[in-house]
Amino acid sequence: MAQLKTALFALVSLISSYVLAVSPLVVQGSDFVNSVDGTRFQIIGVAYQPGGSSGFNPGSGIDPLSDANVCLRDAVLMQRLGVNAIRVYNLDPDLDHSACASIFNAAGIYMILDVNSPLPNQSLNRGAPWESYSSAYLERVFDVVEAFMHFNNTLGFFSGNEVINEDSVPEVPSYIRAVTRDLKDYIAAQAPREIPVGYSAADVRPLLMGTFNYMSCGLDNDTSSKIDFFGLNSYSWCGDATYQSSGYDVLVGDFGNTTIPIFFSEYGCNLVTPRDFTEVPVLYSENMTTVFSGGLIYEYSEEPNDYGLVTLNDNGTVSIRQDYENLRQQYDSLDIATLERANATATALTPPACAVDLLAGSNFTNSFDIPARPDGVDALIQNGVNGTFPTGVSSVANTEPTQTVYDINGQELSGLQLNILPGDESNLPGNNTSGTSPSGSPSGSSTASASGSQPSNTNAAAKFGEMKVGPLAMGALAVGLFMQ
Ligand SMILES: *[C@@H]1O[C@H](CO)[C@@H](O)[C@H](O)[C@H]1NC(C)=O
Ligand SMILES: *[C@@H]1O[C@H](CO)[C@@H](O)[C@H](O)[C@H]1NC(C)=O
Ligand SMILES: *[C@@H]1O[C@H](CO)[C@@H](O)[C@H](O)[C@H]1NC(C)=O
Ligand SMILES: *[C@@H]1O[C@H](CO)[C@@H](O)[C@H](O)[C@H]1NC(C)=O
Ligand SMILES: *[C@@H]1O[C@H](CO)[C@@H](O)[C@H](O)[C@H]1NC(C)=O
Ligand SMILES: *[C@@H]1O[C@H](CO)[C@@H](O)[C@H](O)[C@H]1NC(C)=O
Ligand SMILES: *[C@@H]1O[C@H](CO)[C@@H](O)[C@H](O)[C@H]1NC(C)=O
Ligand SMILES: *[C@@H]1O[C@H](CO)[C@@H](O)[C@H](O)[C@H]1NC(C)=O
Ligand SMILES: *[C@@H]1O[C@H](CO)[C@@H](O)[C@H](O)[C@H]1NC(C)=O
Ligand SMILES: *[C@@H]1O[C@H](CO)[C@@H](O)[C@H](O)[C@H]1NC(C)=O
Ligand SMILES: CC(=O)N[C@H]1CO[C@H](CO)[C@@H](O)[C@@H]1O
Repeated sequence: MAQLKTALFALVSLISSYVLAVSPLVVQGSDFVNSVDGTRFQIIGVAYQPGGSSGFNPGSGIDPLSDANVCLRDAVLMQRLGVNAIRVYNLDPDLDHSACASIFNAAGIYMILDVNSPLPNQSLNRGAPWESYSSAYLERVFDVVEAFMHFNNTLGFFSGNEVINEDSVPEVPSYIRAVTRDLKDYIAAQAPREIPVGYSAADVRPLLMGTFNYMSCGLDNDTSSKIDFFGLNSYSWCGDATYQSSGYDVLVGDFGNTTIPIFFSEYGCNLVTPRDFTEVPVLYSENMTTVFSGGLIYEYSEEPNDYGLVTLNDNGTVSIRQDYENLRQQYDSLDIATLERANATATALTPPACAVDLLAGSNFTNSFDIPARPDGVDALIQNGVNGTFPTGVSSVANTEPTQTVYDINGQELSGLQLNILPGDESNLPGNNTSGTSPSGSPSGSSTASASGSQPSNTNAAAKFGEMKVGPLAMGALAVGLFMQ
């Protein structure tokens, strides 16, 4: 028995080390940095919002990261596209996301997660933030943190998305700093590691620099309310634009002194279709990488607003669109070694002190008094919220999506497969080339064929992992013993 136990432990540790794929990222100065090997990380990402922004329906048992069959299908197509990060907007913290998180982790893809939702009391009210800044709201925000904080591929949380715009009252920025503070204090008290928290801004130029300066400056009396990174939703490059005509040069100038990572939290104007994504090589060129850390293309799936890279058909199959192929080509042209190069000056930057003259010309409160927490929230932070939450990623057993995927000519792609990356690696363009069209890509033979055209049943997700690694490892162990 003792011997068996030793064997068990050996096997279990083998299995758990197999689970590792991506290393946690940390913020250092203006860069995201891989906490294990010290390389710089630039976001090569897509927004992932199947069903669109109106598709969020808690109580239905489904959100974008709840169905492992769907996540496997989409992670495989994203891996093939070359992305290393997704942004997911609306999440139901009561659902179990561990199977999907594990799949994206195995694919080398990080997750950037919004803590809010469009439902009542689940985001700040830009007209009267003091009404929505309540302990019930914050409890839900903390639930989202709990639901994702144990996954190493959780890159960060957005405390708000486009809350500040022409309609917002001047007090809104101070409430976003308050929510950021509460999130960071919760993470410090309850999470297994430091997870960055940022804000995603609308590209309203008169408000942009005021927003950025207000959010990213340092306060001696309130160190946790500063954002760790800044996302800009930018659609100023349309069609065959240039660095200058798009105004990207202005953004680089305006944000040139940033002390935190900045990236496009959405980009990809669709006024000219199909999109050629000529902004991609410019965003990852040295004109911009001194200031920007990449961006997230809006968006993976085709929805009524017509930004999709793929069409998710009602029968569970996927049709690749021309935009996907165009983006993939642009990603393939990037020089990854340059993107990963660390810069000791950039990583050593520290924030400027908050001062009202940073806010000149904008509709902001001239005060850096950050609103106090509502009653009961200190206790939530100290004790943690109640609930059952996942404890980490697990290994992924199933690597072949069951759904049929059609290429841009309507031909069925074969050989689509999740490429489980070795420890520490994130996905990169050109790394994974699974999936071939019958008409013949030069790389030729496929190892496996997509198995027919099974529509996925979104109500009966296959479970690849359990909530805890323990039972899963034991399950795998049982298989191992059986096979001997
Ligand atoms: C998460 O990353 C840390 C640091 O690299 C590592 O020690 C830990 O084992 C990882 N956890 C999982 C579940 O991969
Ligand atoms: C929102 O919160 C307010 C005040 O906390 C509460 O009165 C109201 O019922 C809530 N609305 C919903 C839809 O939960
Ligand atoms: C500033 O606030 C006023 C009144 O709320 C509004 O009319 C105006 O559009 C705002 N300006 C900007 C640049 O957002
Ligand atoms: C950046 O900092 C330099 C030196 O302090 C200053 O001269 C310049 O105006 C700043 N640029 C911006 C856009 O704030
Ligand atoms: C980089 O900036 C220079 C000067 O503004 C411009 O001439 C050049 O076209 C830019 N490079 C790219 C790849 O956009
Ligand atoms: C290194 O970082 C500093 C500060 O952000 C920047 O001014 C400089 O251009 C960067 N150098 C390179 C080679 O990216
Ligand atoms: C914290 O410091 C800022 C900047 O000095 C100041 O404006 C603010 O009033 C201070 N807040 C409190 C609660 O003292
Ligand atoms: C958590 O559960 C305990 C025990 O049921 C209860 O006393 C406490 O009030 C709950 N806390 C919250 C924030 O719901
Ligand atoms: C992915 O590509 C990078 C850079 O080309 C390379 O260093 C790495 O080994 C590749 N990883 C895999 C799993 O092929
Ligand atoms: C699924 O739906 C798509 C789009 O309507 C259609 O092109 C395809 O033939 C369908 N596939 C199957 C297997 O029904
Ligand atoms: C370049 C590269 O890493 N390609 C891999 C993509 O995934 C397939 C399936 O796992 C592998 O066979 C390839 O080697």
